[in-house]
Amino acid sequence: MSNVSYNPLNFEKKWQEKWLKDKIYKTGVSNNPNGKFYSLYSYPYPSGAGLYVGHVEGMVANDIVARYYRHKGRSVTLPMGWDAFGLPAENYAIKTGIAPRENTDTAIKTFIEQINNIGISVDWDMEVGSHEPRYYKWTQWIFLQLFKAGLAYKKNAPVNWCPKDETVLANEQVINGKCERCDSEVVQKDMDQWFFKITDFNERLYKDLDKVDWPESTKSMQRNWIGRSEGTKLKFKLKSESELDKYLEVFTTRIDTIFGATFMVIAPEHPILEDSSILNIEEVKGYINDTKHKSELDRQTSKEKSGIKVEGLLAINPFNNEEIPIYVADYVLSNYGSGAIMAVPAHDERDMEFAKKHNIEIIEVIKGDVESEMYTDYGTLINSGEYSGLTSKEAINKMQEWLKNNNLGSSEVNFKLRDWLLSRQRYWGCPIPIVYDPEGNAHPIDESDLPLVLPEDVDFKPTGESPIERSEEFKKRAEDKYGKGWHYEVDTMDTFVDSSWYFLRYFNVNDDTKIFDSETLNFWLPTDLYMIGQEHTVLHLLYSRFFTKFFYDQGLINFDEPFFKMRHMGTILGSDNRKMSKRWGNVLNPNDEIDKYGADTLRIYEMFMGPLEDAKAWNDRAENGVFRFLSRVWDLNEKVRDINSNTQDIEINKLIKKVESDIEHLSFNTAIAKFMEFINFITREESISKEVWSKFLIILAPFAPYITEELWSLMGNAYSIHTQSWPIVDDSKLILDNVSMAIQVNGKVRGVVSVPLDSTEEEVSKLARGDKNVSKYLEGNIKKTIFVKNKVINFLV
Ligand code: ANZ
Repeated sequence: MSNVSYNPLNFEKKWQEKWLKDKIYKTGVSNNPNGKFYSLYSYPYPSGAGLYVGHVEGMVANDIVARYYRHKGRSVTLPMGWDAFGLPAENYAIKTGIAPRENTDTAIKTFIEQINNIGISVDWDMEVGSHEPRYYKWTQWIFLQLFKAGLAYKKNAPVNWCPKDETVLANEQVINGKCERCDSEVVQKDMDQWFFKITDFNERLYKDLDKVDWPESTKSMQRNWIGRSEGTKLKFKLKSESELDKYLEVFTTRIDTIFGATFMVIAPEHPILEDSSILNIEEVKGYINDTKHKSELDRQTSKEKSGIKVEGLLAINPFNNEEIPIYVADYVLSNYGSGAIMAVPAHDERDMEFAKKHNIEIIEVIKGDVESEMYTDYGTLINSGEYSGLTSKEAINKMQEWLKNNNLGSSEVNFKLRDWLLSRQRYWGCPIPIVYDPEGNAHPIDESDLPLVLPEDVDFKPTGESPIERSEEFKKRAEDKYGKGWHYEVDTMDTFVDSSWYFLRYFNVNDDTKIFDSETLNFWLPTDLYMIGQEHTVLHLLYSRFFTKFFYDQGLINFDEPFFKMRHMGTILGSDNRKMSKRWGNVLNPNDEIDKYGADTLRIYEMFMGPLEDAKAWNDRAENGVFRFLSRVWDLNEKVRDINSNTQDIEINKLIKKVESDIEHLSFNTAIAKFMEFINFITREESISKEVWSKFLIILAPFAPYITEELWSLMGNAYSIHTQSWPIVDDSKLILDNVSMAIQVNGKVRGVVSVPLDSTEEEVSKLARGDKNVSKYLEGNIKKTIFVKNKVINFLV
């Protein structure tokens, strides 16, 4: 053995190349009786800036568990790919003139090199890139299946429009009325757009969140986004000059407050506003026009509740026949519920603001014992007697029943979730596989003609229409194939479409004949650990779940949730406790850290910073501490001998047990602390048992793959440490962790029990009372028990 001190640069590259060449991380077979582990990292956007330390954190977590389960004999896969389409590459192209394809491919090369340097055990034979025609052929295929199933459709819709990026934005890309990317004010614009009908799945998307192991906060954000709401829909008869037999339908979650409904509000887009009996129709039309430019968000959040009264039209409260005035106001949205509401100012904040502004009567319905939600008084209102003394829920049930019996309404469930708008007027995305005939009718492209490949003769200058519109080659391609006047759809798909199914493609990237192999997927999915950034709590997950449920319904797969266990890596902050940003000059590049200390230090340090999901600030000294820990491991290799040591056996068994459980619970920082304790212990030993040290290296290998491989090989062991079995915990060695406790009765020692360290009073008391010698002293009632942990239990009788 050598006396060279620890220098990772001497051997990390060597092992990296060998592992890649030998493909030791090849995905396991798809029928392993020991089971499987699908370790999934959210495939990154290959930005020109390269990998950042936050990526490292998530990937190392994926890597440790993947390596652990490989040692345990399961079939394991850790694939990687690229979410390569998207605006940043296109914007960069606009600036530099370098085609998105070119700068994307350069960035991918950098990413691969960095990921390999860190020692992530990726099976590169599975690599996917959503910008590759052989990948997006299947993105287009999915579009066609949804189209066939009636779940992809086109409609003219007001969309969020960013005037600077000249593109449509999804609601969630609009932050406080501004473009998520460039911060410009977003405006509303009517355009023909493609949608996926995700709303057909809303109940299942809501309910099935119960099936998955995700952070509660993420589940609840997802639930809020879907926005399931139980309420009542009911009809109010309308009264006007012309005495038409018309009704106004509303949706309310609080039918029990109807006796306090002092006005109705209709959304400006509601068809009833075309009724000829409206006396101030010109004024109403003027108001409707004023609201046209406002975004949905503005309408919902604006404190100033605008609106006007609709003259000549009244609604009749079905429960007491009172006449209620009607207003048109834009705080009521046309695309939720029925686009009209009964307004109860005493019990709804928005209605209250409106009522105050327009001087409308405010009637409180729930009086008296509000705490217990008991309804004690409906005043002199008709029908009130029947509903007083009930809880809100009871009243709602009774009133729904009454509405149903009178054919005026019923219970109803509403959802906030809207259909998924996927058209983007951009170049660098997946072309939508639709062709238009000269009359402008849309036709799906034949599956056998996929992929519909992106044209290359485009300049990327945004003009408000897709840059593809100006491709001569794309125009000609369509006419050559279909005839004069035919043209392809020029919009591309939202990149969320690409990323909603990539985790299904990994297993047969080289098969161009089908999207996936059902049997293989049924073995590997749902994924066992999905690591994903905290910014992805809603859309990516929701859309992936939608696609999975669609494939399930098509009979293609036997699971209907894609991701079982999902965790977010915590943000890594700069050493100044601020978010890493060019602005603060506190961004760390993983390459620099590897140059300084080697990859093993970077890996262990990031896992040691704190609990996986917490935000953590960088600390150079702690990083250096990890390097010193690994240096000690390196030096200790010198002390390995062919000896037997009972104490060392005990300590290593304790360590294996702890590390196993910590990895399984993703508690990497506590596992590392135990490794350090073990090193403190073994440093004090004169020599180290070879068997014990071998076990130590194997269980450290998932955390520090390089140093462990090097030491393993220096010890003369057969290559590779990463294909060794996980050491089995010898429970007989752990019994020594028992302590002997004295059992006293009234202060006199009557026996001794051996119990596991730190046993509770209950456990010890049960054992002690079972002791024959003790039990005879315990005839009468035990009045009191005095318990001193790990020492004594004293029964007073
Ligand atoms: C009367 C009432 C009284 C209401 C009360 C609430 C509280 P969620 O829970 O979000 O589903 N509403 C219904 N349709 C609407 C629309 N298109 N635009 C704006 N508001 C609408 O909210 C349902 C409640 O939001 C409904 O119940 C209705 O106001 C309002 F003390 O009716 B409620």
